[in-house]
Amino acid sequence: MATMTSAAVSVPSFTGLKAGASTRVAAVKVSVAPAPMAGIRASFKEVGIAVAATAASALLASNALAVDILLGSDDGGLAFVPNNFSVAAGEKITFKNNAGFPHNIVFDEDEIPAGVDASKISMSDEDLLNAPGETYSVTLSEKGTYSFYCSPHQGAGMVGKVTVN
Ligand SMILES: [Cu+2]
Repeated sequence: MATMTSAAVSVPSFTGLKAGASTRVAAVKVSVAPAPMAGIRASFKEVGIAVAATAASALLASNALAVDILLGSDDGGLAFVPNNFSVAAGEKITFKNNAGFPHNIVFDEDEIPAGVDASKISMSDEDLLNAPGETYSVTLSEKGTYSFYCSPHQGAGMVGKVTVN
């Protein structure tokens, strides 16, 4: 009786996984699986990649391959929210005025990947976002880490970092 019950439980949960119902469960299985055989490990990886690809196309379909960063926290703090994040190469990053403006976004020419022109991805020091909800968007195609800051509030700690994968 006990054996039948456990089989009855495991079959539907595996079916659910194959349907891509739970990407997080799949990711955990990949990292935890104590698979001594390369073949088994590879097949787990393939499952993980397939699930990730499904998730990515779902994001594309809903036009969510973009990230929004708030300028100023809800409680008025002078910060980028979040201030450390990752994007895919070519993903659109939109900075949006939230509180404590004026703000701007300036990439640090010494802390961006070699060959990237900071002036082409930054607002100018004098250019400021003054109105609520005003935005500045940028797309980074070169992989690596980029540091940026808000020039009026850099001294107050309004700095951030983005990793382009
Ligand atoms: Cu600012």
